[in-house]
Amino acid sequence: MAGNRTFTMIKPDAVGENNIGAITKMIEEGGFRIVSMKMTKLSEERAGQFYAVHKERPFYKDLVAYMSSGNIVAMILEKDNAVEDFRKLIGATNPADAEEGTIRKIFATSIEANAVHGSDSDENAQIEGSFFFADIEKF
Ligand code: RTP
Ligand code: MG
Repeated sequence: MAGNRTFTMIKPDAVGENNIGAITKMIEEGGFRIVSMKMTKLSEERAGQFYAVHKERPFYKDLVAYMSSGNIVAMILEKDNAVEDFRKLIGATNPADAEEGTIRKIFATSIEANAVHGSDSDENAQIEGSFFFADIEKF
């Protein structure tokens, strides 16, 4: 039976370091099916919209500049318990706090350049997936 879905981006630092393949392999080996996938680049405006929830945070301006600094790979992923299990697979926001074997522990270089995004709720997974993919791209 199909599981439920989450949304991820491989962030500009990890794309720039040629880690798309290694990260995607960990995602697939973690039991996630890739439903949708595309490489694109966010404008500052689009990056600002995507992270609008953090608008008042001190790191927002840097985050928007960083997320629009290079290509990203957007994916919708499917698995039972997808949102929670994916956040376990990626590890803590700050790689210094991330568990061994997590994607951020292995690939992130700082709390900002932390290799991947993971949705934090089913509702946001749906909203974020639709930010990048049309209905006909979400099988
Ligand atoms: P994400 O949304 O990207 O999956 O990350 P998250 O839930 O683990 O962390 P969140 O609090 O939502 O923060 C979003 C992204 O902002 C950057 N950040 N920088 N300099 C800082 O203190 C700081 N804090 C957060 C990171 O890129 C983080 O993933
Ligand atoms: Mg978040």
